[in-house]
Amino acid sequence: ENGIERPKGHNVSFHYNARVEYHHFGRSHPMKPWRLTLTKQLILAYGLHNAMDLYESPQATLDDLNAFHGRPYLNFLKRIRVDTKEADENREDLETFGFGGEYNDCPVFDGLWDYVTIYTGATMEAARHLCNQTSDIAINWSGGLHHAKKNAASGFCYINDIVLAIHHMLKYHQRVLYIDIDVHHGDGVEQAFFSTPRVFTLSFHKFGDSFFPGTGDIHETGPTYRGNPGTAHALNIPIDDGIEDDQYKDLFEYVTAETIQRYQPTAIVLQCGADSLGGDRLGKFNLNIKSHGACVEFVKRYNLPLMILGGGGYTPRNVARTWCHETAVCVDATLSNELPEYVPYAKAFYGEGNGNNKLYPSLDNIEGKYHENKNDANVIRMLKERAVENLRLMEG
Ligand code: ZLM
Ligand code: CA
Ligand code: ZN
Repeated sequence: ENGIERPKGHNVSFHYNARVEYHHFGRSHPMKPWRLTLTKQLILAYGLHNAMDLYESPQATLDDLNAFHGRPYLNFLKRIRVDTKEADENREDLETFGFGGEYNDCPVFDGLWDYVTIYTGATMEAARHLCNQTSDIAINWSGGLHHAKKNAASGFCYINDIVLAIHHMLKYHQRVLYIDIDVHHGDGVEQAFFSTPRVFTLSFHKFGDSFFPGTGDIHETGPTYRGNPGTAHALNIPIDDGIEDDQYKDLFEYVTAETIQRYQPTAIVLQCGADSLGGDRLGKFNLNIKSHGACVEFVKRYNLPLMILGGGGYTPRNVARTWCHETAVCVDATLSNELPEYVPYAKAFYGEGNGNNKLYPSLDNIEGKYHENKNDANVIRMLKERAVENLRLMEG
């Protein structure tokens, strides 16, 4: 009825558990799980569910998480409560496990354990569907929490669902390529697979001015000591504020193509953090929805088993627009720029001045939020050259 059909030639699955939406990091914390409600409602309103297999994913178990994270950290995460976090016996643990400090990137909130096991369960299920070939593309917009470390929470991330998924995929796939277009460096995934040549990590991100997490310069390519099998299996593309559509697409497509050609992955995991869009509350790039989506389109064309994950994204209406568009890209659908007549929470899409009832409002020049482009054409050219040099360092 709305013209959305199953894609021909490949199967797309959507892994989700709506209980993730009801969790709350606390008033004014930038990470808002209800952006996932908005995303799902938009996907349904456009009829994209008709083109995919939908799964209500089960929660991950403590043993699932233990495949990467340490027991003491997991036990702590499972037992810590808002009303016990001030207790003396928990002070030290909070500090050790990344919850410390006056500021609160990773707060303790009610239902924290549920929250992490729900988003991780969906990513794990997506990994299983790719590995047993029931899906060619498996999507989980609630996953992609790339900063979490083996024994610590970091940058709004408590459990690294990406590491756990790749760990599972390595049982079936010889080489997994991880690509990360979140505005932040995918440090947790890079670090987890530092010493194996079976995972290559590629991250595009803002670097400089101590932007979080502060790592990911062009010369950071993995362990440098000789004989480490993971040498040169990380590639970082540091970008400055204000990058625009054409520059980003050029950089992404060139570097990604070179990486795939050189590494020959057998599966790809793409983290689609939407904080690299224009008008994001934390990011300062000038990307529009369609050029962010062009990254998904580009990777999809390789026809390799593909996992699509969310990540950052702090202006919820644009997160929903982008991930809805990217879901459409996965199922080969074209969406009308007019939002469907009945969208729950339609008012949540107001805000851009002239793009209120549009799917693709212009995000690169929002009044008062334009970010000066600090990326010189010569720097972009240099990054492309350095990327190719780094790829040559890879043995094999
Ligand atoms: N302060 N509230 C991206 C993770 C980015 C570290 C500087 C916190 C914030 C931010 C938290 C309500 C992903 C840092 C920042 C103030 C130390 C970051 C709580 C505002 C608030 O209003 C806020 C009281 C909070 C946190 C801003 N934190 C902005 N940027 C980064 C972490 C995660 O997108 O890559 C994947 C999901 N943290 O810059 C500080 C150094 C904590
Ligand atoms: Ca990134
Ligand atoms: Zn981010």
